[in-house]
Amino acid sequence: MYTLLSGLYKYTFQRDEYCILILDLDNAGKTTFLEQTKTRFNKNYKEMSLSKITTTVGLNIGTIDVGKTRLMFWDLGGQEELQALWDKYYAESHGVIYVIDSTDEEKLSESKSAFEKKV
Ligand SMILES: Nc1nc2c(ncn2[C@@H]2O[C@H](COP(=O)(O)OP(=O)(O)OP(=O)(O)O)[C@@H](O)[C@H]2O)c(=O)[nH]1
Ligand SMILES: [Mg+2]
Repeated sequence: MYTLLSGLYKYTFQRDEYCILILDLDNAGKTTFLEQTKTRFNKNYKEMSLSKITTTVGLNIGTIDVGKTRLMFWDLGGQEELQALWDKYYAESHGVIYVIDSTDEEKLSESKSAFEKKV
């Protein structure tokens, strides 16, 4: 009976959960993208002032629910010394969003080589 009830509970309430990495060089707009996404998808989320976003040191986590699916975003710091941490998260992630600042032409080739080297 317990198994039946816990199975029913899980079927009704448990969500599929996926982890998505957000990567690129520092200052590309990863945390800004995540804040905008949370604001758009989480009804009661109080939007953070974008001007208050500072560079990410380590990891910034954000979650959104889309239907019965929960997406957990891991927004990693893009500074060069933090890029060494990226591959520690690959095994547990289901997808990667690679953010490119298309207006920063000088950084495009650096971004491309970081992508080729690390992703
Ligand atoms: N104009 C404009 N500015 C943006 C956009 N996205 C981000 N910014 C600005 O770019 C700067 C860096 O944005 P962040 O979101 O902190 O960048 P990040 O990729 O998370 O940087 P790190 O945490 O250092 O890796 C901030 O001053 C943002 O306000 C955008 O789409 N348009
Ligand atoms: Mg950031």
